[in-house]
Parts: sequence; structure tokens; C-alpha cells
Amino acid sequence: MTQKPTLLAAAAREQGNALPVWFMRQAGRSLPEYRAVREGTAMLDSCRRPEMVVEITMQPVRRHDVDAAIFFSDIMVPLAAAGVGLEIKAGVGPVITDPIRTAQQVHELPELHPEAIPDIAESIRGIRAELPADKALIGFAGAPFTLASYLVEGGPSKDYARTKALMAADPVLWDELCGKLARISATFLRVQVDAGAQAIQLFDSWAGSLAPMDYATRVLPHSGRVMAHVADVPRIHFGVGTGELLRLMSQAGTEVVGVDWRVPLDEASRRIGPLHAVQGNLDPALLTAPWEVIAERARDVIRAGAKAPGHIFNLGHGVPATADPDVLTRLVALVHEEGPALRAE
Ligand code: 1CP
Repeated sequence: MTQKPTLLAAAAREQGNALPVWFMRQAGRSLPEYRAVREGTAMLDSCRRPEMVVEITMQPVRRHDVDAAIFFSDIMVPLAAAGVGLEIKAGVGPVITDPIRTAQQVHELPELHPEAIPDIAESIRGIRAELPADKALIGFAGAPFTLASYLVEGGPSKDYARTKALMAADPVLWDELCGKLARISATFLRVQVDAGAQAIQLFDSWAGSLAPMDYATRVLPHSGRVMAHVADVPRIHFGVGTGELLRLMSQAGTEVVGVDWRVPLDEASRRIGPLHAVQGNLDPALLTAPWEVIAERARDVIRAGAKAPGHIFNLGHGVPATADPDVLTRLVALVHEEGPALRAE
């Protein structure tokens, strides 16, 4: 008998007291077995080798017994596959060869054709073949705003000044840029879902830098178009520092809203309303605290999440590179062992 993954039940607000757990950036730098596999291969190259992608995706599932695998890739992979010049520099992040500075560059931004990424479908099928039936495979993509921020700034940014200036000064060009990025992300997600991804997460990691009015008019409609393209699977919508945007983000066409550590989940759910599950939100910085402190904070997260109509346990953002993998394993065990009783309180 195959059991429906608890993550899918939670997204459908039908989990009862079961509590699924996975971690953003669970596949990656905190694992020695990841560093061993990646040795000598550039980040973007590793994302295009199905054997490597399957292995890296499965590593945290084997080690931590998390309830979901997240496809090992990067939000910049579909842009690179479309032909945008970029590199992912170790210790920095994405770096764009020719950052967008002119309207012409927006007009010339290439499309992504599914035929350009046969390896993505192959990787997803390979993961599904190895993943136990009670665990879910999550596909993902970057949301148009977060992708635009890299293309316009040229790399990671603290204030997104050029991006916000473009959005405010030339909304028509901004909408053209985000419309194109929405199509690229939608294609990337569609290929993953068609190959077997059972849920998706749209990462709008940096949307929290925006005022709600700008988010509502210039960002949300584009993210909504991406979501509409994969409406046949549960969708998770995540950003950092989005306390003021949570309700708007729930309106993009999503079943689950990802919440960072700044807003307790009961309050987040109150802001979002009864029709959405929440995901989160232990502060990743706490992973270096003594175990009893982590355990108490995790219990607080579980109790607050029990007040929402559905809850997927996660961190408030990605696993830090310095995290001790054994702490993550212990955290998964705590969520599984204590979660049901805490939810029933
Ligand atoms: O050499 C390396 O190991 C590079 C580090 C690394 C890794 C492991 C990068 C560079 N990307 C990834 C993988 C990755 N990226 C995953 C894998 C699956 C998992 O979660 O385990 C995912 C989901 C992403 C998505 C991603 N990339 C996001 C959204 C998630 C988030 O953290 O908010 C973002 C913003 C990126 C851009 C990016 N890629 C890499 C870095 C260091 C960054 C962030 C740079 C910045 O601060 O702007």
C-alpha cells in the first residue's frame, strides 16, 4: 500500500496531527557528502548532470529522513539554459555577465524552450525512481522579481536600488522584463511537474524588500502567471521578510505560504486567512544554539503552526553552510516524535 506523502496532505489542509518537515537548502553546502560529490565541478554544471542531481537531491533524504526532497538546482539554471550569460561564483552567488541596463537588453532577453532542458526532466524522473512513495518531490523556480533583481543588479544586492528604480521609472519595460521571466520560470516548473515533481515552491526570496503597493501592482501579477502554469500541483510561495506581504502572496495562486522567522505562524496564518496552509519557520541562526534551546524553539513553532489550517515544518530560510548536519537530523526526529502530540494539545 502506498501512503500519500504527508507534505501533500498538509498542503491540502488534511494532515490531522501528522507534521511533515523538510529544509530549504537541505541539499547543499552543510553536507560533507555534498562537498565530496561537487568537488571540481562548477555549480551550474553540476545542476545539468542528472546522475549528480539525483545523488545530491537524495543525500539529505537518506541522512535526515525528511518528508520531502527538493530538486537540486538553482533559480538561475533556466536563465543560463535560455542563453543568459552568468556564473554562480562560490561564496558570492549568481554573477551576470551583462547586467540589464537598457531597454534593448530587455527586448532581446531569450525565451526558454523545453527542448533546451531535457536533462531537467531526466533528473526529476531519476529522483522519483529512488524516492520512497511516502515522500514528496518538490520542484522549484525563482519568482520574476527575485530573478529580475539579479539580472538588473548584476549579482547579489543589499538594497535592490537599480531594480526598484527601473520598476518605478519605467513600469512598461519592467512588465516586459517580468513577463519574460515569468514565462521562463513557468516553463522550468512545467518541465519539472510533467516529469514527476509533486509540488512546487516559488522562491521570491527578496520580495520582502518591497512596499505592499509596489508588490501588489508590479510583482504579484507576474508571480500569479507563473503559478497558474502549474495549478495541477500544490504550490508553496516563499519570501524572506514578507510579514507585510503575506496576505498578498497568498493571492498569487498558492496553497501554502512560506513564512520566515520574523512572524509567528499563528499570527502569519491570521494575516493570510483560513484557506492556506503555512510553511516554516524556525530561525536558521538558532541551529548553532545548544540543543535544548533549539528543541524548545522548535516546539514553539509546532504549537503556533497547529493553529493554522495546515503546517509544513521548515526553517525560516535556507540551511546555513555552517550548520551541523547532526542537529538537522535530530530536529527532524523531534518533529516526527513530538509533533503529533504537540499539535493535539
Ligand atoms: O557551490 C555551491 O555549493 C553554491 C551554493 C549554492 C547551492 C547549494 C547556490 C548558489 N545554489 C545552491 C542550490 C540551490 N539554490 C537550491 C538547492 C536545493 C535545496 O534547497 O537544497 C535551491 C532551492 C536554490 C534556490 C536559490 N538560489 C535561491 C532561492 C532560495 C533562497 O535561498 O532564498 C536564491 C536566492 C538563489 C541564488 C543563489 N544561488 C547560490 C547562492 C549563494 C545564491 C544566493 C545569493 C544571494 O545572496 O543573493
